[in-house]
Amino acid sequence: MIFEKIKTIPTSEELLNKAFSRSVRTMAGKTIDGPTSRCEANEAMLLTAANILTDNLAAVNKMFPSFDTLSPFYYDLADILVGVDDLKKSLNNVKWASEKIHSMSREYIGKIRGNKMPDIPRKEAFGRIGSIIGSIEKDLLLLGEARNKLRKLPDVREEPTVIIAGYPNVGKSSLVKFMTNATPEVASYPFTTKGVLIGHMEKDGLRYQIIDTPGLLDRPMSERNEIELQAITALRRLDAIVLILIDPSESCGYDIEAQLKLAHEIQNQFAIPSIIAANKADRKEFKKPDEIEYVISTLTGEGIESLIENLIGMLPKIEPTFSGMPPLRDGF
Ligand SMILES: Nc1nc2c(ncn2[C@@H]2O[C@H](COP(=O)(O)OP(=O)(O)OP(=O)(O)O)[C@@H](O)[C@H]2O)c(=O)[nH]1
Ligand SMILES: [Mg+2]
Repeated sequence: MIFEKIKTIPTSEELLNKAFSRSVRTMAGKTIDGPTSRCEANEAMLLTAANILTDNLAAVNKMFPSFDTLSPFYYDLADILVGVDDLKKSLNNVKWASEKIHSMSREYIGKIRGNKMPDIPRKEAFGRIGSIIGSIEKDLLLLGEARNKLRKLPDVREEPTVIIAGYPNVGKSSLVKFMTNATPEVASYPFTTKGVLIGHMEKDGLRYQIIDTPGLLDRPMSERNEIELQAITALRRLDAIVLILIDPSESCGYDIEAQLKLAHEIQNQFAIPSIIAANKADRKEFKKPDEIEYVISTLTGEGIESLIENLIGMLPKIEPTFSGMPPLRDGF
């Protein structure tokens, strides 16, 4: 996952401690004798501190992906979770600090060389380094928090995707498990405490991704807050179709009218292709609603093969890219 390689972001204090303590250590065991070696000692101290800081700050910048080439799906999620503008601003400030420390320290090296009291410009340079690093304290904290949130995002791949929706207990997770032979991974996802369940399925040499989104696509849209809607919208950036599962046996605890209403609502608001399938066909209370074409049971496996064939028929055949996503509808 693209955000996974971001390592811990150091705080201003940690950076300064590291830089200054290493800089002092460069002097360990050295005898400083005479004005020349005093100048060299101060120069070495400043260079060590400056190099450590510019290297560390450059590393912070490099760890974050370029937001201009980030896939729309992850861009949306990053924007919901931390705000891409704020992230970009903080990354720019970090870059600025790195460059500033570099140029400033070179300027002070000039002042140290040949100086009768080289401690003075070196200490002044350290003071300026301290205030530059202090000025990006908030940025480093923001990046640290961003990193902690972003690295927990699910590893959603650029594969044709089936998103499973429907009321709780209708059998969504059971279906993901049935369709994907491996145990699906559970990954956290913004604004659903239950995370998402992601499984992968292979058919005729092509890979497909199945995502169950408990807590996200399992109740009426009107009950959602703005931020949840955005988290749902991000799913639309994938090359995906929605499989809405209903349970006409009503053993899930929701009557069939409510389930169909949710199904239609998702179809209307979620402007990507969708299929409604009725699950739990093995139960004796099961009654197929007229409008439903697909009847399945995750218990017996009935109907699942033909459902999968139809789903695949609706998905792009080639490895999709993130381009060609549907336009967002007004108000969603
Ligand atoms: N008889 C029967 N039971 C099923 C079938 N599919 C799922 N179930 C049962 O229905 C219950 C709910 O299944 P889940 O797969 O957890 O449903 P879910 O939609 O993922 O539920 P949430 O994660 O709570 O939203 C479980 O007890 C399953 O064993 C089916 O085809 N037939
Ligand atoms: Mg589930």
